[in-house]
Amino acid sequence: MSHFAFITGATSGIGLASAKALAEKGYDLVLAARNEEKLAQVKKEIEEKEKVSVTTYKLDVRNPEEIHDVTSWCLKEVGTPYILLNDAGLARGLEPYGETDEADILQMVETNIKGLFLMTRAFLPSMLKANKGHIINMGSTAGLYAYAGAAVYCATKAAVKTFSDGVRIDVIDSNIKVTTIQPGIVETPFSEVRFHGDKKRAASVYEGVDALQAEDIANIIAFVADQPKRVQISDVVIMANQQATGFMVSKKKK
Ligand code: NDP
Ligand code: 8X3
Repeated sequence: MSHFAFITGATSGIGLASAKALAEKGYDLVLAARNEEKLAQVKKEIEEKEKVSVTTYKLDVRNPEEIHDVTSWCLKEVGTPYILLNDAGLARGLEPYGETDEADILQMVETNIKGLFLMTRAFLPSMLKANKGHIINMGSTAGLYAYAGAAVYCATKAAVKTFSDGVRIDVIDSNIKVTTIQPGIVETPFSEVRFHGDKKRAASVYEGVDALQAEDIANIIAFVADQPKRVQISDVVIMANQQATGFMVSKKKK
């Protein structure tokens, strides 16, 4: 594979939609997530529709050993990714910080911050050696505007934004680009994960809102990736039309 995108969190929501959008643009794909069955389904679906090659790796980005193994296999078996889309991430819970579950805190920090930092660290030396590549990190409006019950989630997304800015400085003398994508409310399984599988509560988040869809963000990621060599889009903030700040959303009454 010569020109490929490595995507974490590619089995659902924004990561899945981005895999499809990049495949449509002709990128071969390397997809990673924890659920092997879903990875196999996604590979089949994309390879049946697009003339691209899809490689999959089971990966929990919280585990540094797995990151080392998977990124080494990828570098050896497939090569150096042109795009690294660090999408894997999640929110857990929506309680005041004093009531936030310690396991939820650790899962958010280890996935959204540690995993993303280590994935980037694992691929950056080869990208620098090749003197090309594009690191696209999934932030959120939550990283720009804190909201109630989400201190940890918001802080992890603020970390993603600041980390991206720092890496962009460190690669300034190379051709590598670094972008932070910061969406507002996107209707995906995100809320079901946040509410530990409570589908009813998750659905209520999107009631009365014409929320962003995963495809909207994927189209923007494909656009960001498709710019000439001289153009580096550093940040994109995307909100639903009914959204004004991180968590100020106008809901239509039934
Ligand atoms: P989804 O829950 O639909 O997708 C999350 C993806 O991340 C899944 O593919 C999941 O796969 C993967 N994932 C979760 N934990 C891990 C892990 N430890 N290791 C590897 N993969 C993991 O959510 P979204 O698509 O909505 O979210 C994607 C990103 O976008 C996240 O970073 C989220 O914070 C961000 N975002 C979401 C917004 C929204 O409103 N939905 C708005 C702004 C940003 P698996 O379970 O198989 O591992
Ligand atoms: C996810 C979007 O608004 O729930 O990052 O924080 S929001």
